Amino acid sequence: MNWFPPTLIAQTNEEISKIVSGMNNDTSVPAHAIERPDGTAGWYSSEYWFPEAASDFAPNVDWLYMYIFWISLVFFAAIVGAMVYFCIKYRRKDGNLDTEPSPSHNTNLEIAWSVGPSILLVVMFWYGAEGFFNMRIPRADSEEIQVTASRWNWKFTYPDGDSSSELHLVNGRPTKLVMQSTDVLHSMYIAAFRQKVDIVPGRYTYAYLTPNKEGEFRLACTEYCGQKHSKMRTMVTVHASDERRKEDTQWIEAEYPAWQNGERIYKINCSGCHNKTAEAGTGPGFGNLWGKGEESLHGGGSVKVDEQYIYDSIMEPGKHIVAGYGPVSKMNSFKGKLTQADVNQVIAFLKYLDDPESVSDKPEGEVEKEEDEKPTEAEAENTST
Ligand code: HEC
Ligand SMILES: [Cu+2]
Repeated sequence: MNWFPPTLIAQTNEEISKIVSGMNNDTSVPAHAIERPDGTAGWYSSEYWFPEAASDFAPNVDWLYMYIFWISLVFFAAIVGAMVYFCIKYRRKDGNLDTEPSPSHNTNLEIAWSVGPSILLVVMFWYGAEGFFNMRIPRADSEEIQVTASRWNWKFTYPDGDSSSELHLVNGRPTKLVMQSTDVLHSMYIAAFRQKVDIVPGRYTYAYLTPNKEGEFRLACTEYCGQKHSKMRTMVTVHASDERRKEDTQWIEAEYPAWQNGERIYKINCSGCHNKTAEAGTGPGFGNLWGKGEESLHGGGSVKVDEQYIYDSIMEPGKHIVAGYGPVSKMNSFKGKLTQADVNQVIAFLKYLDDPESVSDKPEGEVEKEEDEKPTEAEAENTST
């Protein structure tokens, strides 16, 4: 139902291509602004009505909304229609000042207009209460994610300590968001999940949900929180599975030094075969690998242990086989699974294992932060609406 005129909601092409996920040949939006990465153009028409429903209780919310909407519409039409009709029918006719005789009482009619609307309202209450409980009651085995809202950033911290400025969830996994604000009132709103909860300074608030659709959805702050409130938006990515979320490490912010991210990649992908110590497992131990200088190879010869060697060992394990592990490497290539950036983090971890003093403990790159301006009085006093 595309009843509303299009408005450009997103600001950058990138943002638009993230949002746009349906076809609607709307020519009032410049083509370049609505081009998706795959070259097709489109504008998601349901942006103007309901966004996609992507959490377990979203369909109930939509149902209830439509139920209330149609009841309101029917009653509005009936009441205003009857009013207009009676105004005309019983208008004062020329010279006639007497009132028409009318019944003082009609039991059937009175019962109908009491009982009928009561039933409609009880249904409204029933589904409203059910929806409210669905949003409020913790689910068993929830993954707990800390949400820190501050002017004008979102930070999500996961159980393993990783954090990000975009929210990454797992499809079908019950999630509990434990939310805090560092400054003023904010409100977390994920339209696709039909979930909106205020975040109050000095208090924990919680949101419970289970995403049930893979994809990217928008998250916005919906509590006016100062100058750049409108910029306080981010994306929610729902991954197919926890494994898929772990594989894709790009979203993890450089909150942690590279070697710690490397250790994380190691734990997930390599620890089954490589020890952190020098002791060999299925593969050579990592303990002193970086400091070795040279590695002896299967079939004689040696190779310098440097970035390129590590990179090759991960992406093309057959290229250099370590002496004693031949003739065929038991290791599978990580081509397509790890990125160059991942490999660099693994290298930082190898360096760390060799000599913890040698690596930087500074987070890689700076997370973009808005300069901390003092809140104006009005902002500081921002209260819930
Ligand atoms: C299935 C077991 C297995 C897994 C998983 C595995 N490796 Fe290996 N790896 C080996 C074996 C066996 C060797 C020795 C043969 C060779 O050189 O290819 C090896 C060799 C290496 C070498 C060369 C070591 C040296 O002493 O010169 C590096 C570096 C390496 N692996 C890195 C990794 C990284 C990083 C990961 C995780 C992203 C990983 N490996 C996952 C089995 C594995
Ligand atoms: Cu805000």
